Amino acid sequence: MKETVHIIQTPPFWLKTPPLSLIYLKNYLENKKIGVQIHDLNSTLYKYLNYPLNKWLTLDDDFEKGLFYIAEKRAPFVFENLYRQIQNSRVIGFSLLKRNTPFAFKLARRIKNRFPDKKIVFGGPHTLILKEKNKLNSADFWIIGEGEIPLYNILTKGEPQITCFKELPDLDSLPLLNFEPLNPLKYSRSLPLLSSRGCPYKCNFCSEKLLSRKFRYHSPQYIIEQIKHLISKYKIDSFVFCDSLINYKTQWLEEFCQLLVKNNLSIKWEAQARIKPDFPQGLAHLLKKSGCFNLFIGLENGSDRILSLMNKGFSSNEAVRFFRKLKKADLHFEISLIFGYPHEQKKDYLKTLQFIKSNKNIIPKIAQVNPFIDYLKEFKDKFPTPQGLNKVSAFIKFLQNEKIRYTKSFINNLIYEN
Ligand code: B12
Ligand code: SF4
Repeated sequence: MKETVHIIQTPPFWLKTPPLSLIYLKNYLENKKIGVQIHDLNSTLYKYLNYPLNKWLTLDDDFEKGLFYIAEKRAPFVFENLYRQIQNSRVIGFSLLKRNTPFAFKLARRIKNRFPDKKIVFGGPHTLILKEKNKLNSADFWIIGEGEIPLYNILTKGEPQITCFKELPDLDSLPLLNFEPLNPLKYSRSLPLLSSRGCPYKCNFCSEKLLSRKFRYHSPQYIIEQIKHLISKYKIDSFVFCDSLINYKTQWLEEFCQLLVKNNLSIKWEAQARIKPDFPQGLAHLLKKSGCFNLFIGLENGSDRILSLMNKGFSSNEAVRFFRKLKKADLHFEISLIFGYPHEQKKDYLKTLQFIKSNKNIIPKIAQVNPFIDYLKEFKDKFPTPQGLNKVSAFIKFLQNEKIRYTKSFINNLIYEN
């Protein structure tokens, strides 16, 4: 190994999965004989700072902006330890999400002050928001999209300061996931998997579709090998797919489930899925048989007019038919909803209410409910609108009256408290 690059996950962020992005980067570079050290400051500082979990996970501007100073004051040894470990390395990377960007920028500045010659590389989903890049030091790097190839280039042959979407052409060429030296079971007993990158759909409200250019996926055989490897190493039986959606290719999903059954893997797994009008009933049964215990599904609205404005690609009737297939296979699933989408009228809202009421015996649970947020800054109005927020509140009362199950912590969880 020639040199070690350090990659840092700053807080606050989700704590229940090991930092998958950093693990992918580490596995890729180590396969190419470049040493990588991951610093999960998110979980380290959570442990030392003693905040309640919901404080750590709730979107809160003041908390996110102030956390760096609080951490420096209350856990200075974490920073000293970091500075000691990185002192001999040329390149320090940060994984940016909106929530942890204030911390990352402050820490990067401290590192620059101490070690002016180090190159800082910013990657992660939040690098799409280009205004942050204006805070860049002229010697730093800004990677939009996947990080494997650009980071390798920075370390070996030079890369432009800003790189966009240099994507891996063949996912199966990646080494099998290796979490070491992190112990992934410290995060949870359910390990993350990623069978694809990107999303081929174009729902109008969604920023996730912009995170990559070309939709690519592993072969089902690769994912089966991955699962076997993790089972033998960690003796676990529970997995969570981090894909944007698991059911783009029906044939892929069929083959994957058949392989799970054929190999007797007896795992439990969950994933995000899309409502597909042509989804075969047999596949729903196969999902159940293969160990799928939950699907997270974006319905978003019960009004056909709004579904069409959102470009969801299905109608409310098609959604019901899809849900019925899952119900018939006894598959648990939960749905998300968005209220206050531009041009949503009272009659649309009432249609969603009616949709949920008439299908309350089919839909096991409402997971996420949020007002529309204009992430792509496409509209003149300021979002969320008071109407959107009011509709969410009214909808929650409706769910309570109708005794419909919902996930409390996922209500309004995409909006900032202040
Ligand atoms: C699975 C998932 C979850 C899971 C698990 C979270 C986790 N540990 O990742 C759950 C459901 C728990 C979750 C929760 C949340 N999520 Co989420 N989630 C995802 C999802 C679908 C996949 C993440 C993933 O694992 N990707 C796989 C890894 C390998 O990809 P990656 O992280 O992008 O890393 C690659 C590149 O970004 C780059 N890269 C990353 N870091 C670095 C660093 C360097 C130095 C370099 C060079 C490159 C680089 O290289 C990596 C490998 O190619 C993404 C959307 C998506 N499709 O990516 C949203 C996403 C990350 N989530 C998002 C959000 C907002 C949340 C929540 C805040 C929502 C909420 N309010 O509750 C919460 C977070 C918890 C909290 N409250 O703090 C946003 C973040 C947007 C942003 N700008 O910050 C995303 C991008 C979705 C979106 N709206 O676009 N999430
Ligand atoms: S299917 Fe999901 S990830 Fe893809 S564009 Fe639509 S909302 Fe976004």
